[in-house]
Parts: sequence; C-alpha cells; structure tokens
Amino acid sequence: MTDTGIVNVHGRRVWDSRGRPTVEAEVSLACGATGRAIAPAGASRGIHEATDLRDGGNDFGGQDVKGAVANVLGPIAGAISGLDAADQNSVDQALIAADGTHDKSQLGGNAMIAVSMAVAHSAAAAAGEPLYRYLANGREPTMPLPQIQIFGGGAHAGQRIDIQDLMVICPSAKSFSQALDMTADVYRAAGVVMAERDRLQGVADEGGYWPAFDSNEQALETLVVAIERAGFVPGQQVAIALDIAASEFYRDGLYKLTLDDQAVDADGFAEKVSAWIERYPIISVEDPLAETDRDGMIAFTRAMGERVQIIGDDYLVTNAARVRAAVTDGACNAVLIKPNQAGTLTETRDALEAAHQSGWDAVVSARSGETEDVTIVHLAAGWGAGQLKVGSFARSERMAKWNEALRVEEALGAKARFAEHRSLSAGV
Ligand code: 2PG
Ligand code: MG
Repeated sequence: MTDTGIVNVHGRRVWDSRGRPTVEAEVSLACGATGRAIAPAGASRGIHEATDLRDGGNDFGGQDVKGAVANVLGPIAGAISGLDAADQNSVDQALIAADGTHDKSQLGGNAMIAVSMAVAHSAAAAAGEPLYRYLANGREPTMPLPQIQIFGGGAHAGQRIDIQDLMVICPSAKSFSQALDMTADVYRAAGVVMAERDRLQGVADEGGYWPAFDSNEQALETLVVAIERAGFVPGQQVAIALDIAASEFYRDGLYKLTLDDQAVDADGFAEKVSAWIERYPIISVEDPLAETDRDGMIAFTRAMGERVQIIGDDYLVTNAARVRAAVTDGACNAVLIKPNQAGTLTETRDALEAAHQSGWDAVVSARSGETEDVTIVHLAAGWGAGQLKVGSFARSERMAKWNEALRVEEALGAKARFAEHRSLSAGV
C-alpha cells in the first residue's frame, strides 16, 4: 500500500447549528495522516439533491443519523479501505458504486460527503499542504467574493417572510478582508435600524436578523437604509443579493406570497422580482423561480440575465448534467455549489467545472444547518470558484468560515488574488 493508502475510516454522530444530529467522518492513511469532515444539512432542499439519510422514528424528531454513521463504519469503510486517498476520483467512484442508487439513498449523501471531504483532508495532510493549496494543484488559489446575509427568511425563519436570504455583496471591495469589514458595518447598522424601528427580534437560522417586516419589499427597503447608514453608496459600494428560494412557496403553478397576500403565476412573479431589481440595487438573484418551473427560469434569464447574476441552487443541485442542460436552455447564468447536494467532492467539482467551462460564475455555499467544518472555504479558494456564501455575519458556525478565509488570505500574502466579477460590477 502507498503512503496515502486508506487504513481506517471512522464515523461518529455530532451536532449541527440547529441542534440536530449529523455525520462526522475521520479517515486515516498508512503514513499516519488523518482528515476529518462533517456533513451540513439544508432546510430548503432541492428535490433532486443527494439524499440526506435520517433514521425517522421518534428519536430527535426523526432526524437521527445512526444509520448513516453505521454506513460509514460498515459498507463505506469496506469500499474504500486500501484505496489511495490522493486519487479522489477513484475513492468517490468507489463510494458511488457502493451506494448504487441515483440519489445516494442507500448509503446516504450525508455519510458519503463527510467521507469524501475527509479523504481530501487526509490527502492534503499527507502532502503537508493546507487543503486549499492541495486542491489548487499548482494553480494560484483565488479569494472568493463573499455574499453575506443580513436578514434571514423563508424556511430559515418559520416563513416569516417569503424571500429566504437578503444578502450583501461588496463589488467595490479590493480584497476579501475589506469585503468583510464593509459587511460588518452593514450588519451592525441593520441591527441599529431594526432596533430603532422596534423590530429587533433576534436572528434566524443563519445569523441574519429575524425578519420582522410587514412586506417582502419592506425587507429590501430596510436593507438599503442599513447600507446607507453604514456610510456606503448602495449599488456602487455595497449591493444586494437575494436568494428567493421560490420553490418553497410555489404550489399548483402559483407563487404564493403569504406576507404580501398574493398568489401570482410565473409571469406575475417574474414581473414582481424584475420590479424589485428596478427599484433596489440588486445584482444577484438565486432561485427566482421554482425548481420545477423550467419555462419560468428560461424566460426570467432571457429578460434579466444581462443585468443580474441569476444563480441556480435548487434548480441545478450541484449537478454537472443539470448545469450543462441549463446552459443549453438559457436558464440561469451562474451555479450554487453545495457539496452535500452532490454527495461526493468529485461530482461537486464536475458541476463547478461545467459552469466555468461555459463562462458561468460559481458560488460555493454553506447550508442552513452547519458546523465548525470549514471545508467549503478551501474548495472556494483552491478551486477558484469566484464567490462564497456562508450565511450571515454572526454565529460561530458562520464566523468559523469567514475567519478561515481570512487565514487563507493572509497565507497567500500580498499576491492573494481576489475574484473580481465583471458581471457583478458592470451594472453598478
Ligand atoms: C440555500 C441554503 C443556504 P438551505 O438555499 O442557498 O441559504 O439554504 O441550506 O436551507 O438549502
Ligand atoms: Mg438557495
């Protein structure tokens, strides 16, 4: 066996940021190097995502992962022991073959992604390199432009407002750390504005302020006030990115906006979002239409794609074939990259490369249920994805990732390349 041969695969149950069980995997190599990773969990999940294997039953609301952990210890350990951790593709193909389903429902996407990421960590450790550098494989790593949540909503805030994530992007930032500095000011200002309006009620799942608003548009208006209060020019220095997560309120062909007391068809909803883009400094919109509304997504991209970044999350589920189909269709012009939607790192990377090959931008993203695991920061920098979405600027499962990115930026030193986005700065 080579030095990087896998000699042990361990799995254990740990807890995520919503207090739910999740899977941690630990991989040991012949040379003594080890790697560890934890699977995250989504709340607004795409229907075509890899299966998040849960036990059901009474324990922890049916959310326990004893079965997934047992799969790590049993069939997964059996399938990859002896393989070379430095050959990620072969390890991931072995995982896929051992699972044998199209949706990773046998072994569980949560078990598989934890192991797949742990393998990458172990191989990087064996190479004596930080993960981002190992993944860059000789290319220059790139610091991503962050998308950072200020208000949470949708499935992350009991559907209190319909829009899921109201975020900021700093197109004027000259470095990753400067983008964080600017966002910190906006986040603090947003808290002050909410307090002044007697609307401060804590935070939602990803650390953004709880959305105590009377309409979806009021959330947008408040975000602009917060950007101004922080001393920035909305649009030019700090702009808005939305994750509408429209699948969450799409029923029987209609977009049902509970807070606005409206039910509209795809054209009506596209008009509403387009009107928001006219009135507010929005430069990026994720899942503007439902994951099953292909025609709506194509029409919206045709109408607004020159003007804003249109990201497919539930619509593309980190799947290379879906990305390629959307490129052909003209639906979306960017992809969200979530490793646990794919289930292995190799498939995650394939989806990213399919996007980049077509000239699309890509946003590596956390899930609403997270932990201290910082693997996605390394994927974003090492693979040169371009952008990174982690949630808000509060709660340690989020800050762990922003802080890890600061360490990467510092290690890269003065020559750290910061992703600049023609598409994101053109409109401002
Ligand atoms: C999303 C993510 C993160 P979830 O929709 O992009 O905001 O949410 O992990 O719940 O799918
Ligand atoms: Mg999303």
